[in-house]
Amino acid sequence: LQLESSLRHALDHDSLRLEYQPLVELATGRIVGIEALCRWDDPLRGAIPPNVFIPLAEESGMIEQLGGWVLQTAARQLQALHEAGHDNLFVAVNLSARQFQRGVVLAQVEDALVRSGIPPNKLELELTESVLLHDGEAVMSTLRQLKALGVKLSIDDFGTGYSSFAYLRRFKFDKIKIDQSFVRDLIDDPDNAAIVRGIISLALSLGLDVLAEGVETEAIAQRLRHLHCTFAQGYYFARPLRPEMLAERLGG
Ligand code: G
Ligand code: G
Ligand code: MN
Ligand code: NA
Repeated sequence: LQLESSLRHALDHDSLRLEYQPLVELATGRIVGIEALCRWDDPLRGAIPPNVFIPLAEESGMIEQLGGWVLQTAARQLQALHEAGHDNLFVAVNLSARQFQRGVVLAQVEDALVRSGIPPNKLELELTESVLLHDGEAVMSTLRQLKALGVKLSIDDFGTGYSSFAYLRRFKFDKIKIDQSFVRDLIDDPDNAAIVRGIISLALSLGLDVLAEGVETEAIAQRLRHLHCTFAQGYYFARPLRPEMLAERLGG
């Protein structure tokens, strides 16, 4: 309960922040996008990881407000980067299942686009299986309306769910993000290598973009290039960065 009221206080006093992890085109090494990752530094407890406070926000009904704040902030900071000349960059934002169930996400996305002025196709929404699990007509209808706004939709942590393939049939996503658990052991584990190769070729034959998460070494990046994976993300390229550090990294 105490952690919950601290989170509420942080939300109300604008003391959450976002870091941005570069998303890289494998063939060129160019940074094409950034993923927004929410951070909370509690004054007393120090950094609380999102794996702790996101579920807490979901359970306590704060995820709507938190999610709205993330969308607004990510869109506004992207607009600043566009104005600084990085005008092809897109931002990816994680959405949790609860945000979807409550149905406000569409209005929040529209509001973030209007207020920031970023082009809709420069906003990507990352969905996990937990969203798609409740694939009733309400979720499908929200996905279609989001798509109609012109934003991009990706499946995050692909391969970890029980029926990831079914979603590909039910909805036309723009991108598949291969879960880092498969990528990490790409070199040493032939089974993981086969799975990664399979997901890449599946994505490419469906005409989708494909990104490998959790790339930590040059050897893995090299192997992914060889497998014609389009995009990657991971500590090898860059860790999640504060906005100032990101701007520095982007240069110009
Ligand atoms: O950096 P990493 O520890 O950032 O993130 C841990 C987990 O928290 C990841 O699964 C990530 O998707 C999730 N996460 C980070 N930021 C957000 C956010 O703004 N919204 C949601 N729903 N999840 C987030
Ligand atoms: O679930 P999602 O894919 O949104 O979460 C991204 C998470 O992965 C964040 O916690 C981010 O900090 C973390 N991450 C990003 N790159 C790497 C990496 O190369 N190695 C590891 N172990 N984690 C990573
Ligand atoms: Mn993600
Ligand atoms: Na992921």
